Amino acid sequence: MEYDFKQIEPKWQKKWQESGIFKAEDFSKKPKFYGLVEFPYPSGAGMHVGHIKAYSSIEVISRKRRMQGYNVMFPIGFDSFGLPAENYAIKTGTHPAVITQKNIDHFSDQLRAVGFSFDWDREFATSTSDYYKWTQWIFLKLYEKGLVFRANTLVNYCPHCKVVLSNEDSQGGKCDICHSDVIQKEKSVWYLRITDYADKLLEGLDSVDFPDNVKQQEVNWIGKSTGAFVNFQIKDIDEKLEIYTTRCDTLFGVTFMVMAPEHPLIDKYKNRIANFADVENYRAECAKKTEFERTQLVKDKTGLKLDGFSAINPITGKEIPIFIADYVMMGYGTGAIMAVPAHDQRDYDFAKKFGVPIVQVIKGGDIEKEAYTGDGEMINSDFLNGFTNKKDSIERMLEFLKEKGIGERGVQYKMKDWAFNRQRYWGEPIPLIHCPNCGVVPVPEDQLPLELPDVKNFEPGEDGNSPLAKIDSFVNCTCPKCGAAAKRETDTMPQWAGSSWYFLRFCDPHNDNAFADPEKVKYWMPVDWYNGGMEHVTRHLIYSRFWHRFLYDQGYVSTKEPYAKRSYQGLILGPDGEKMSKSKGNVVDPMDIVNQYGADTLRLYVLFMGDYGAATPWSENGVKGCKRFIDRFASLTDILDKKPEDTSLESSLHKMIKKVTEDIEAMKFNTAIAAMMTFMNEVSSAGTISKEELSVFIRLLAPFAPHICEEMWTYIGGEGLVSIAPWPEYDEQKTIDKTVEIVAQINGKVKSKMVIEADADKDDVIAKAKELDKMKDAIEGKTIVKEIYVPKKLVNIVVK
Ligand code: ANZ
Ligand code: ZN
Repeated sequence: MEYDFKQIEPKWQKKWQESGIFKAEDFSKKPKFYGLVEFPYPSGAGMHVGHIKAYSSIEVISRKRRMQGYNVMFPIGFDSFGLPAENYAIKTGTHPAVITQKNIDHFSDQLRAVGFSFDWDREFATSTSDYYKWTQWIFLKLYEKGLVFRANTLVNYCPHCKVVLSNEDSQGGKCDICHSDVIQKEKSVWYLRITDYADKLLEGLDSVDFPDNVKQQEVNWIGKSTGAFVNFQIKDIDEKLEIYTTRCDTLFGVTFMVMAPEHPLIDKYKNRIANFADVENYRAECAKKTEFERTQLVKDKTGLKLDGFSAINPITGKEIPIFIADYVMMGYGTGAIMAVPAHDQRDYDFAKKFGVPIVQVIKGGDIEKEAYTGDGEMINSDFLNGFTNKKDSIERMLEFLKEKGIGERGVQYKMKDWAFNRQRYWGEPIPLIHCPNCGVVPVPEDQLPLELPDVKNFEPGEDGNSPLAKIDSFVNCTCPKCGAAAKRETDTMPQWAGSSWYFLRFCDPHNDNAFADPEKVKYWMPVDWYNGGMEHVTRHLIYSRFWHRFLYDQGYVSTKEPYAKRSYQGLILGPDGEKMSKSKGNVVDPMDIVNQYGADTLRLYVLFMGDYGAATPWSENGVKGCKRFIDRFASLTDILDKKPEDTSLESSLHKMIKKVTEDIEAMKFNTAIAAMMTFMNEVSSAGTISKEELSVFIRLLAPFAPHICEEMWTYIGGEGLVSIAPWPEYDEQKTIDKTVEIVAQINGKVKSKMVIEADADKDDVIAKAKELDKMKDAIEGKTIVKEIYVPKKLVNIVVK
């Protein structure tokens, strides 16, 4: 048979669609499997080979599960709100809804052409009002529970995109959307109180099967820190400066304090600060830096001593200077620190530059050269002198602070509350109303969805307002509580809102009365296996775990965690080994591969190209190799039952079943495919394959290259569709080799090889080895000192 992909691929795609075999059945008695991939943003560029790789893993696993008798849900939809469509609308004047629909159609066609086994009946797009109605509904539940608040603070702002960004959206000081530098800007924005869920997000990690590096990234992002809040009296003023420290044991070594330049106490006491003009200059300098630049461990610290404004070390009673410096951030702890130059490198660098004394309180290191951050005996520390264990010293100091009313135990998180609004058009309208009498009033549930109004001008305002602010008919409304003339909130939700609960909607995508029927949620959740990118670990993964846990706490969903298991794919690099990008001209279009080599080849190649989790360059030769393999596979029909009584393939066949079965579970797709290639070579040497053997081979390859496998299945008279044929079983006994090849050595040097019975006796093996021609020659005339047999590996004869 020939692998005539142009003809057979569309044919089988149509048959799958007509037969409905990929439809997930609610409440089926079969065991359920919910496989999930990160649904795409339907960009104008169409699919990327990265999408294909990301989806192919769960695709193969889902197909295997169906063959293993599971009721599988493998859904797809579109995460369709977002800036690119809006920016395109600004450029061309086409409505984002129109562009989005066009892109979704294009993506759908492409996904179908690759033959993914999605349950298309469950498809939806997050930008349609019957979906975002429920995004707004969940938002209102968060609001009801006090998890939505508004604050006027310094926010991450992208001057290019003209939007406020969350911390997750501005990692490394770069805008997630356009990669330009993010600036700090004072603005009143909506926040979701995700920090209230920090401990639950941490605790939840214990119960899920996520790769260690994924868990670690989340733990680091949440950044739980345990320490103490300590109050320092300001000299001559009835005011205390509160600091957060993880090292209260070093209090006797505090020789100065540092406040973030933006600290509000500075403004409160500007009349007491003699050099306030310098403060303002320094602040202007700092405003130019990104948070990333400020927190980097740079040796050359900048800062300014506040004149006429000092503090008292609460434990020594000594007066100490107060500085402002940009290495202290307003957004962490209290925005002020106690500086211990002897034991903190940042403080050390600062003290050296500004000539502040350094007092060592822990023995060790060389304080002349650098801060000593290790453990050791406490010195210069009064009641702590002689303590040698950090934990004990901290405990003792905490007791003391509490007793004297100076300070208290405290916890801090690196994660910040989630800045939850964008000043743009193409997003979910925030369902809140500003009433002059009642303040902020939520839109009543029965008025959802709050639909996006039609707009002609999508340009964001220079004033930092959303385009919605310009539409009077949207803005002006009456207060649902008191009936007064009121104004709607005009910001929209950030891109991540829709994807924070989409996996729940797949359980019941067409429900008008609830985000999903609780019974269906109970049946399908949790997601059994979720594959996606590492870049989402500290964004989407955190956000969606937060929303899901909130819904669990409110009794709306049945499991604490949404995803039982998570995995990730490595990037596909360009053929030149660089990240694929339009500007480098190294982008591979998956559709070109489908058209030239077939979808089965593409699917096989993205899983064969390397370790699934590793970044791997694209190779046209690799693609061709996969195509050749499928060609050879198709032509196995030529040697079907050529030598009917041949049984030499039995052990190889069982080994292959075992390998493919196990490797798919471990996401070692490349070695699973390699095992099938090895088997193919063995079949070629044997010159024959029986119908039963071919039936097994077809079923093993079917999840990877389903079109050709359906074709072959029909050819050999297989029952129904191979996509739901039973997965092959193996016999462990038959996977064990009866014979093995071992090497024969003289003094550790290989002289010859031989095949022996796997369970052969040591003496027999050695005797046989000594009879080999090359061994005989080497031994002749010498004395044998030692004879070694390493079972199933080697014989070594030591001679003199
Ligand atoms: C005194 C001290 C002595 C500190 C020492 C460290 C070592 P984590 O673990 O990340 O929570 N810090 C507190 N607030 C800060 C802010 N807003 N900006 C910059 N630095 C800040 O780190 C907590 C430590 O970071 C705190 O403990 C404080 O310095 C500093 F030998 O206090 B430490
Ligand atoms: Zn931007």
